[in-house]
Amino acid sequence: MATSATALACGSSGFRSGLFGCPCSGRLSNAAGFRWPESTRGIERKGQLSTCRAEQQQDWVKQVGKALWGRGLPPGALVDVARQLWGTGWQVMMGQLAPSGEKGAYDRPQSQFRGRPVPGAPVIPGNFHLYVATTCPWAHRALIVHTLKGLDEAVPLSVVVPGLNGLWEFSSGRANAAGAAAGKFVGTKDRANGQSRLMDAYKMRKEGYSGRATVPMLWDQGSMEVLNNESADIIEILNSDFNELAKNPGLDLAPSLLKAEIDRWNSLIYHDVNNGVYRCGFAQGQEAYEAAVEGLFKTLNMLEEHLAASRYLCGDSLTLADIRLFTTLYRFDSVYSILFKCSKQKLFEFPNLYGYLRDIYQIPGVESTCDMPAIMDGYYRILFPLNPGSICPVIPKSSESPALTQPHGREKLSKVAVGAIL
Ligand SMILES: N[C@@H](CCC(=O)N[C@@H](CS)C(=O)NCC(=O)O)C(=O)O
Repeated sequence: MATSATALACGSSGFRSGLFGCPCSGRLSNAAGFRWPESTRGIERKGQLSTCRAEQQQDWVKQVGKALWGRGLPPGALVDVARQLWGTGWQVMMGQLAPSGEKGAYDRPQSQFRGRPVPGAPVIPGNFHLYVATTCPWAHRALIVHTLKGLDEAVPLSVVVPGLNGLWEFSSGRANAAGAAAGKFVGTKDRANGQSRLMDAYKMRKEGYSGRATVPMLWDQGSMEVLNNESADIIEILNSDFNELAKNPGLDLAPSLLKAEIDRWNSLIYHDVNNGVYRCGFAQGQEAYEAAVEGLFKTLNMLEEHLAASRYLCGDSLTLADIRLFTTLYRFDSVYSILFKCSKQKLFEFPNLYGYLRDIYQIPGVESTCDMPAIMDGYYRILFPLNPGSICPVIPKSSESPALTQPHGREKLSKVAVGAIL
């Protein structure tokens, strides 16, 4: 999985080309070709502050400040100018990072590829290839379903990591030795197309490509085409289309009887929770932010109540709706609560939601898909406008293993043990 830290690299100058999507992607640029100025990019991999130019510049600035004002703050007028400049710079950067609609509300771009495997076509191992990153909550969904269904041979995986230049890239895996030693998914080579960046894998499609190179992405090796790059579709495909070769074909995370209920949860949770946390973090106005926070916590409170009497969202059966909620809850206290200002309450203050998080975390296979250090690096070191100092906060112990492996006591809510099907 993610090599670890990332992406605000020392080095080149000017403005990077490319497209911006989700922050945890490692992307620093957007469709307009915006690129963070070099002076903001003083971080190296492995979470170490670099000793390169950015740090030397900081020392130089400190010396000038000291010579001019001693240890006091600069004169008020200068602070005002700095505030104006920084405020404008922030708005410019946020405008590029997160497209916004009315009143500064975040407007997530639509996924471009929404294909499905041909119904009834023979399932050939390796015909489809899945690209994921473990930092990304959307790709994390796909990785969990892939793992639970046992699709490693049927649909081989490649794992990208946020690269130094801000693009998703492939890796040898050695960079995240700690993750590998802990049995996590770590960065891999491009096992389908042999490329070094995800963007180049997208470009292997016959018609070429110049859009956002997002994860997750399901690649059709037979026709050299991006079949689908929308996680909501990809998890449905993984759940139902490769059963002939799945190691766990009996696990159905979207039984037809529950379809309507799953869809109802999905649309509610997507808007207010999955994308809701981004609507908080990427809001570019107080009103938009407060509206997003209100929707988020109203829905979390409603879920808290529902989960008091129901083991999973749809009763006794773990479904795709649970997987979709899980990947947001897993990042909540460590990332969204802090970086995205979803700070009204911590997740661990909701006993049922927190127990539910632990319950799913403890399903065999799920923990291996969860790499908190890589997630922290992916968000805190990439999102410069939200975290200019790139400082990674110390997070509550409750967000990580071993706290997440503590008993959850939720078995009593279900009649069928999930272990029976997994
Ligand atoms: N709606 C998409 C969103 C995927 C997405 O935004 N992925 C981010 C990572 S968290 C990404 O790859 N962004 C890269 C970019 O936009 O360039 C899905 O659910 O699959």
